[in-house]
Amino acid sequence: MRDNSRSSRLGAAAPAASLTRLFLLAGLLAPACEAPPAESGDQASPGAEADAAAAAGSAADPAAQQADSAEQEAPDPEAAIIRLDPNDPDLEVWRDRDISDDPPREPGPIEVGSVLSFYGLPIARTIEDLVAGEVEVAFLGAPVDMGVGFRGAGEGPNALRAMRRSTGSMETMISWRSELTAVDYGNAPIDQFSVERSMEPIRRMVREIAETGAIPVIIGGDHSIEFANVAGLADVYGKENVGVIHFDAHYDAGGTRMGHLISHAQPVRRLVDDGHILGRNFIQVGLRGSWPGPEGFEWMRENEFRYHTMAEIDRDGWATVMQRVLDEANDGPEYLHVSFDIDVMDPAYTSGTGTPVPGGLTPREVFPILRGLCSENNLVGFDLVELNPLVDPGYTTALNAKQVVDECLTGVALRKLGLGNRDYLSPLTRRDGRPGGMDR
Ligand SMILES: [Mn+2]
Repeated sequence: MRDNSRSSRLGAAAPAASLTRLFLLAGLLAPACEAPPAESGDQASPGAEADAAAAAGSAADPAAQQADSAEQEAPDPEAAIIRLDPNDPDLEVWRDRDISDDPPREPGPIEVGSVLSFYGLPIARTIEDLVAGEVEVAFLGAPVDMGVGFRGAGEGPNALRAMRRSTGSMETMISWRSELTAVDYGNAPIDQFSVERSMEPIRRMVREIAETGAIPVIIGGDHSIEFANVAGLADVYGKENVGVIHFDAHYDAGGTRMGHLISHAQPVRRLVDDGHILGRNFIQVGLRGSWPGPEGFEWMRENEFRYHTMAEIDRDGWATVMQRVLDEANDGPEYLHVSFDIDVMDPAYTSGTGTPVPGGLTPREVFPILRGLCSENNLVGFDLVELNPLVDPGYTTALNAKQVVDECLTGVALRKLGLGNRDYLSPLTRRDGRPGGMDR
């Protein structure tokens, strides 16, 4: 078992290397913080610039003295870190949904007619609704976008709710909506001013869904929510027992950044360092671009990660790498969560996202592996993140994002029907009816 004493829970202590970097950064920023350029609000007036320069100049000496004294008494770098103690009662502003004004009714899913919900599904308001409805799949919106650094991913859940409701799959001749009992469980009550305080409400709702035996399908939102999603699943199934396939251009295991322990660049690091999940149960797919450098890959190796970069795919081909990933998933723990960052796909297909990286996967590559993973494994959670409809011209990204969800749930339906394997295709569509078939 991993020794995680250095950082119990989200926020106890950051790795030493990160703290060193933070300390250096704090030292660099200190003079600027002590002597901000004058922002008088009348910059248009001719004298304002000179005044500002004079103000900055006169403040320079005290700032230098500050820097000198810092050498004698180093500031505590820990003080800059924003803590997140899940036992802090202030962390969860909205502890429960207020259903006091709901009309009296029997528990169970509620039909919504033409009101928007994921796939037009009935909604569920309470755990009792999930249980009474024998719900197998519960969608949860997690509209967090503070963790990406600019807004828009928070609109992801409603962009998906606005998509067409069809779920049929010609490849399999299966419609998951017909095979699975699914509901829209609404949005998690996040704190839209704090990514830190948004983690616990999401984690609680993921846990609620999982405790009923249903699969939470969490629609983000930025990738910070992977922390809450997987921690919530580990709460229910145990940290040794949950594996994660992380589809992403980025490895999302960054260290402390500007005092933040959690953002869309850090959920994987938090999950491992805080002991919610074991590194050897993580599989990364689609990494490319400029981040991380050697340190990040060395960290993954130290923690026994399995990873598949685009470089590997370029060298060995997708068909080979796809089989490797499917085999590794089968060789993992009992339960599987798939975390799908839409930016794993090429920006040609998913430009509506916060951090696109050229050279990604195509729909032709992504859809079969999702059907395979979700049909061959005991899927207990799925998340789709980083869909930003505000920068999605032509709905291309939303369309592909919806298909990503459809393909996985088609896999879940195939498994339920006893057809779960990576190669399953309907005999009607994989070839025509002429004699000789595929041998022609
Ligand atoms: Mn990501």
